[in-house]
Amino acid sequence: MKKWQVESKFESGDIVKILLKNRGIKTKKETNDFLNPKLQKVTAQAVKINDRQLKSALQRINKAVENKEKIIIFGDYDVDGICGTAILWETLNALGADVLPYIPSRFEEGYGLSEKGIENLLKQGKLDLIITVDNGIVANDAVTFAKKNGIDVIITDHHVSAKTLPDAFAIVHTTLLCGAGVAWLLAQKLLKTAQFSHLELVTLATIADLVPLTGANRILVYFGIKALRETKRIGLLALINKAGINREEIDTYEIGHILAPRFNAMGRLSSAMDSLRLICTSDKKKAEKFAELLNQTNLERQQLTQEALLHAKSKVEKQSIKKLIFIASDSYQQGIVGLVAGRMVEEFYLPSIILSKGKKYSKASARSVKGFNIVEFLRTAADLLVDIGGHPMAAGFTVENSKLELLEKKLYEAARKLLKKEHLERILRIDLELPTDLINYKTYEKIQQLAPFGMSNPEPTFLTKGLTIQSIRAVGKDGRHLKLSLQSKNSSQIFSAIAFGIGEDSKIKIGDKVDVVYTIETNIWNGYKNIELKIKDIK
Ligand SMILES: [Mn+2]
Repeated sequence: MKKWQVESKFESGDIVKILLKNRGIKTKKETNDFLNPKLQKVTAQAVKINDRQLKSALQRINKAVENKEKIIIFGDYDVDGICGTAILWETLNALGADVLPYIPSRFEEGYGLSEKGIENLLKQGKLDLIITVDNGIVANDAVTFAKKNGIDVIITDHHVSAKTLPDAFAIVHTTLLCGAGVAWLLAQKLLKTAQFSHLELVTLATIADLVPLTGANRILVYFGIKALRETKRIGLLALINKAGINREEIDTYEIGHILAPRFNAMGRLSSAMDSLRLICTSDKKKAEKFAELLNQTNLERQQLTQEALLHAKSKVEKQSIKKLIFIASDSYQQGIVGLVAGRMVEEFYLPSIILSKGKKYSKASARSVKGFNIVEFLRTAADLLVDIGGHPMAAGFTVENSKLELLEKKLYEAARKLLKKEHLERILRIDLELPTDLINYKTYEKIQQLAPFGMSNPEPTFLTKGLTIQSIRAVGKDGRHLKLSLQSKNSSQIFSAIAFGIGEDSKIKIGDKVDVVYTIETNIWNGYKNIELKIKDIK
């Protein structure tokens, strides 16, 4: 059961104004910036990148390009890291640099710049400059190791920095963009005249990395979605085609739920280099080959996640429900524990920790519920962990198997003390109660001004009370979805609605009076523009 939380009262007046206010946008300037995004406003200064560090990075890179020094772009195996690497690599390549990309292996090197990664690179020959993407801000030891080997390091990253920064040649850092966004800004500077290229890649990364779609990120995604719909990259086109989506209809949902998982599957199960190859290839045959590989690997990833999820759920159902989910198994693949933890939170709405047991160590991923800082929580048991890192809603750690039992006990006890009732309540955020005479195509068009929707800019959600159910029809596999028609109080209007995934356990019947929470969708049928209410909850 979700608690409905309505943010604003409807006052006659502009609905857009209310929606903006709900998103913290109040002044005229803020409103204008939000509704009229301009790429020129995405500057290093606007996202608080240190200007001296940026200049020093640019100088060093330009010198390396000129002198044909050997440059490595050191990325990461997720969408953000892959896209950022592609952006810098292609830009430097176009400028005539001697440059290669490098994506570490999740299994052999783990995340970020490491001594092992640098050693691997040195085996391939001389190396003068490493530029990190989406990592490096806490790689103090690795940077020192590189220096000892005569390699300069320039860090570009967006992760939270620690007290002591690495001793790098220059650090281009902000937490206000995703990693690819930082790389993109640097690339724009290297090009000297702004070309606003690579926006489709920045957009894939910004949405996949779940950064808030406000400020500079909103501007990048606003233009980047258009760029993605018109992309000429044959790899992306092949993948879009294989995934069965219509390129003109690509939006934040398609990026976050259909394209990003395919790129990420490679890093989770095998090698993220193939995702990078797909993005950068100019060979049609290779584009097809890699698109097929990503698709297949994603299917495999789905299956592994599903198997692990069923296993984890059965374990929880056997236990009496505690305030925390903690499940370790050697059958869980390291690359998918984060996905399983996320699904467990959806299912049970409890902080969830899923561990992949190795020979001596276990790798864990934790996901939280709103308002409960999981990385802080895990740090209460730091003495039992090999390493720990992450964010308030998602974290990861390594633990020795011999300490698993003790850790589990300690965390259960801490959760019992720290988790409050209000943490465990599911909240459904609603923008405002909408009168029936405003449920129309005009309103739909108005709210589209706020798109693209996503993190920190949710799709406008409304509540309307006292609608009468006029018809119900089960649709989809096993009748899991319901098609409804809903009648307004004075019977003057009928709305068509769809409720996904509530077919089986819904008790509603024709003639019932219901309150519904929904978003407004549209379809064009026989040349008429219709709206449809996409129901999120019904009472
Ligand atoms: Mn990132």
